[in-house]
Parts: sequence; structure tokens; C-alpha cells
Amino acid sequence: MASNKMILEASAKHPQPGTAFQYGTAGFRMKADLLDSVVFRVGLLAALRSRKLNGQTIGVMITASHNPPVDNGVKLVDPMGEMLEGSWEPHATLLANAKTDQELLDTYNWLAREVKANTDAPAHVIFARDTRASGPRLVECLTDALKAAGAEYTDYKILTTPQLHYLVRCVNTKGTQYEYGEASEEGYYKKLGEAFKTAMTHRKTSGSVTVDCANGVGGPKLRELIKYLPRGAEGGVDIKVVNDDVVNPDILNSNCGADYVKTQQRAPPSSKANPMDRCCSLDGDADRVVYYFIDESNTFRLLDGDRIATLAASFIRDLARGAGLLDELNIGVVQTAYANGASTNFVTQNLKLPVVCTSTGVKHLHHAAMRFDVGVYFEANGHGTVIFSDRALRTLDKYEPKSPAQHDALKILRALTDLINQAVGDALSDMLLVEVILAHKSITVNEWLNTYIDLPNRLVRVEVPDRNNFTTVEGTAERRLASPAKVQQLIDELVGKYKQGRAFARASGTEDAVRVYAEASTRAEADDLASKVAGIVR
Ligand code: 16G
Ligand code: ZN
Repeated sequence: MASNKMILEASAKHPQPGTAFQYGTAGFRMKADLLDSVVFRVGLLAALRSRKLNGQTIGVMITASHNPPVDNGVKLVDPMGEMLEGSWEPHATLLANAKTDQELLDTYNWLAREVKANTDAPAHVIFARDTRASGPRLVECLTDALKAAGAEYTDYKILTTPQLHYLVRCVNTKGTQYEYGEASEEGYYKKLGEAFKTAMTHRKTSGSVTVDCANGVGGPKLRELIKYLPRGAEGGVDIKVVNDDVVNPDILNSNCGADYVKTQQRAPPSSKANPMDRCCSLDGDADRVVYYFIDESNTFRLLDGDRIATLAASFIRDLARGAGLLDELNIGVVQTAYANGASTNFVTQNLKLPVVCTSTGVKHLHHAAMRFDVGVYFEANGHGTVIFSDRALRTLDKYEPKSPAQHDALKILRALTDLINQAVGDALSDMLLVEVILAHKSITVNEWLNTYIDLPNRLVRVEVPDRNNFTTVEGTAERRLASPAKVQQLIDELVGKYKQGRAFARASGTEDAVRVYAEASTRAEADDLASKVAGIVR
């Protein structure tokens, strides 16, 4: 076959550097210098994936999210805008680790037979990158592969990760009854802008919101989005954009951004916000957001993914009730083990909604959320969104409101289905969602914070000789260890001694370490429990 020769020749330009790669929860991610061959091979896999799925369009995003500027990464997006199906992750790893060009070609052809993909069938791929300096070079590696594999492709240049997910979904639903939107960057802004305007009818946010864009792609894209948002008294929102310098590539994610704020538990040092000012931070590819403020006693207060989830769940439940649809729609919340126990209690006891706990990583939460009509899912770190099932969309579409109040609630609910990115967690969309809810509830960030009181908690990173020794019990959402022997038993005995104590240890999927999380009724107890569990693990 002609393409065999082309693949061999193109691959020769991007030799495997002798590194072992693994496609993990965030795709491949590491020093950008090491990624040329990886991105090339991801291109081959994207073509294969498209062919396997009858030529549907597959997305490739080149980004390393909150990592330092010298890193980069690549991940695949499936046709409905979801993460790559789990069973294909090992295929990506296999291709990335082929040692020679010939081995790569053999693996590619073997894989094509294995997944029953015809390498001559049409393939469609779209891709984008964040603002990293290594992006253009990696795009060349990708297009070399797509050309050699005979795939048709479109380069969407610089986008946020969720914008690419949006586009993939738009392209693949075009002309169907589930058409998601106009497949262009402008289409994305128009869709969000119009939905925001509808959701904000007769409302206005109080004060302003300062958005820290991590000096990443979220900055220019937010400035663009603002042009499509209503201004002034009618449904306006006053957005102050900060840390949006994408000209100097070295300051990306440096002392700012969602990851900094969440892990350091402080505002970016450059912040000029006054006490009680509403602030939020995006991460480097704008798929994560956390809110925060400095209170009157100058203490930093974080409103993380758990807080966004509880806020969204309570708002949507109230709207569903207001529309007369609470019994029709099965609303649920999905969290991970890192969710603060107080947030879980708030959802189950105050909101009376079910909570499901899954393993860490967006794809697990997304899947679990799909089992609800309205699935609210967020990781504490700010990754998350709300997804509406086809059944929910049909119900909202067909429903005839029986009063003006029902009509109003229904109108907002419908607007939310457009405002919230259904494909993946999206910092820009989530931020607008929060702004809508705060405006509707007429609450300040402080009132939002006081909805419930978090349990004191502590997260510790523990270096161990081999983190692979730490495996979790299937079906426990990483809350219980299967190995090393006896460790779980020791943790259980310890936890029992603390009031409202809860703790777990799990191997990190992104770093060579074990993470220990503990919470208890007081700060001192939470710290003590975390350090004792860390002691057991070490
Ligand atoms: C990845 C995940 C993130 C998760 C984190 C956990 C995606 C897109 N990203 O970054 O959701 O919170 O891993 O990291 O799924 P850890 O395994 O090191 O704790
Ligand atoms: Zn990210």
C-alpha cells in the first residue's frame, strides 16, 4: 500500500526518543522536547479511530493544561466531544512506544486489523493547540501523520480545550436532530452569548468578577467571548480580565491560574482584588475554574469544584421544581473521593439529591453523570460540567408550562442546556453559569460560602519507592486500598478514632507519588489524621 511507505518516511522524521510513554487520564503529557514522535503517532491513531467510527470526526488537542511552559501534551477527543474511549488508551500507548519506524508501521497495521478499521476508508480529524511555544512544532508532527495516513483534517489553530471538544461535537451532529451548534469558534461565542443573555433576562450580577486566565489561552478567548455578552443594566456582567499575557510564553501558569490557587490555597500574588471582591481562576487550557475571595479579616476563601457543584445542583433543582418538572427529571450529583464530606451531606440531606462517587479523572465522572437526566459533576479541583440527557432535552422541549412562573423557570432551564458545555467541563461556560446563578439567587460569594461549612481537610503527597504497589479495591472509587496488605486495615483503625474522620490513600495518576486525603471535625484532627495515614503509607 502506498500509505505504508508514506508512514515509514514520515515517521523517520520523528524518531522515538527511547522514552516509555503512557496515555493517562490527561492523555500524554511531559517535556515538549520529547513529544514529537508521540504527537505523530497520536495522529495515526486519530485517523484509525475516525475510520473505525465510519469517518466521524476525531479531535486532537495539543496542550499541557496547568503544567509549566516547557511541557506539552496531546489528547484525543471522541465524536460527541468526550474523552477518548478507555479501551483505546492502551492502543495510544502501544503506538507511542514502538521503538523503530518499522515497528510502528507493523503495530499500526496490526492495530487496524485488531479494531477492524479499514486503513483506506475516509478519515476526518480536527485539531487545535494552546498558546505554548512548542505548539506549532507539534502541529507539524501531527499533520505529517495525518497526511501519511491519508486523513482529511482542519487546523483550528489556537483554542481552549473545551472549544475543541465543542467543535468536534458540532461537526459530528451537523444535520441531525441533535445538532449541537455552529462548527466555528464564532459559533461557540454566539451560542454561549445568546444563552447567557436569555438566562440573565431581568437580572444583573452585582459588582464585578475578576478572571485570572493563568496567562494561557483562556485570556484571549475570554476577551473574545465578552464581545458576545450583554452589556449594561440589562443582563450585564462586568468581567475584569487579568493574567492574560500570552505574548511572553514563560509566564504561563506561573504564580497564577486555577491549579496555583487550589494547591497553594491563596490568590495569585499579583492580585489587586479588594476584600469581598469576586474572583476566579482558569487553568492553562481553560477547562477548569475555581472561585475565591478575600474575606473581611483578610483570609483567603476558596469556592472550589464542590462549591460549584452544590450551587449548580441547588439552582437546577429549584428551576425544575419551579417549572413543575422535579418529578420528571432525575437529577444527580457526581463527585470523587476528594469531595468534602460536608458537600456530599449538603446534596443528600438538604437538596435531597443522589450523589455518586467515582474514581478521579473527568471521563469517570462524565460517564456516571450520563446515567442521570441531569448529571452535575465536578472534581474539587474545578473540572466539571452539567450534562442533560436526550430524554431531559426532549422533556424540556415538549413541556407546556402551566403558569407564568413555570414558563419563566422553563425558559432558564432551556437556556442552561445551551450555556453549559455538554461535551466537557469548560471554565468559560462554567464561569458564566456561576454568574447566572449568583445573579438569580442574589447572593454574594460570602453567602455562597456560608451555604454549608466545609469539614477541615488535608491533602498530602507521599513519595514511596513504588506507587504501583498501591492498588485500590474495584468498585470503591479509589476509597479503599487492596494492596499493600494490611495498609487499609491500619487506616480504618485510625479513622475510627476521629470525630467525622475520613481518609484514603491512592496512587496518583499523574505524578510519581501516593496522595493521602483526610478530613475530620477540627483542623488539628484533620492534620493529625493525614500525617498518621501518610506515616502508614510511607
Ligand atoms: C488529571 C485529570 C483530572 C484529575 C487529575 C488527578 C482529566 C482531564 N484530568 O489531570 O481530572 O483530577 O488527573 O491527578 O481527566 P492525580 O491522579 O495525580 O491525583
Ligand atoms: Zn486543564
